[in-house]
Amino acid sequence: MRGKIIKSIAGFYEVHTGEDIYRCRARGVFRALGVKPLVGDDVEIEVTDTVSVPMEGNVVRLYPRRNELVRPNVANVDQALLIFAITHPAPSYNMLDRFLITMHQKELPAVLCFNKQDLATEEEIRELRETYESCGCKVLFVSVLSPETLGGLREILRGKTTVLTGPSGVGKSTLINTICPGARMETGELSRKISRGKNTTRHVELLAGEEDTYLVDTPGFTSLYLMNMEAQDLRHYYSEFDEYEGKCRFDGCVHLREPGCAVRAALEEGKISRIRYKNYSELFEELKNRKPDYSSKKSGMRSKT
Ligand SMILES: Nc1nc2c(ncn2[C@@H]2O[C@H](COP(=O)(O)OP(=O)(O)O)[C@@H](O)[C@H]2O)c(=O)[nH]1
Ligand SMILES: [Mg+2]
Ligand SMILES: [Zn+2]
Repeated sequence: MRGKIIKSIAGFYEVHTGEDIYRCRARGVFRALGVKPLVGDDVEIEVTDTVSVPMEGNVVRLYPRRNELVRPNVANVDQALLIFAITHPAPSYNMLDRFLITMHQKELPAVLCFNKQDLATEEEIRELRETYESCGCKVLFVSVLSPETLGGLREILRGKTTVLTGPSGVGKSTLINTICPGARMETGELSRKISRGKNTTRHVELLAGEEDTYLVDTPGFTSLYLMNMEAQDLRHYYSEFDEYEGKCRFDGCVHLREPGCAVRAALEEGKISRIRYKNYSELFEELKNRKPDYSSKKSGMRSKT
């Protein structure tokens, strides 16, 4: 039977087969081959016990991995979803850009979802939409308290494994509970009280929704480093600069203080978002001032060939 590893605890793997969950051990052959099954792996299991609770089996085969995220350590991730509130709390644009750049580096499609549409003004929504659609990302506005606003998001998540991240208080747990009803995440003030008292190092877990839909809640994913990048390459991650590339007076213009800069001219004309440009210049400074040995691989992606 085919399934997906959704959790790994103390040598056991929980395998979700669409209908049931089996507690499995991996066959010794994997250890002999030096392969360790990973959360997110698609596997073949052989069922050994359907009477006990949970039912039991053995992982007998691993299907090829499409990719592997290092932190969180999950295989076969299709996309990353950043969830922010439009307001309460207001978005951190700096974190938003880090997220987009990091996903671009990992070659993981990024989706931005702004929640709490019910609390926002038309003007706030319009500004966010213009800013982030012009940089070429998928942008959704929802209110997770109103199921009728969630159609587009459900469609994007359906049949995929999505890592979900965002700051506290934006509605992540509420969203997970809606998409994956079995998850029963604590929401609101209560969840903050619980997480404060708890050791925050948690096991990675896939939460199952309908039809091969899985979510990975990754609170630690929000502290994103910009890895393996030179400051002068940052501009290539701002796709709204692309049409001005080569039009500045100086070759290799980084669009900051150089005279005759086409990007800055576009900024003055309102063709480039001030929010995005401000983040660009801040991140540029950060990269430029970074010590050369600060090239942490902590949230990198290993590609499997
Ligand atoms: N007005 C409004 N409140 C929301 C919405 N989504 C979540 N909330 C509230 O925001 C608070 C934080 O939600 P929670 O899911 O715990 O956020 P998390 O910290 O990101 O997991 C809770 O009190 C929710 O009821 C929404 O769409 N609109
Ligand atoms: Mg939460
Ligand atoms: Zn320039």
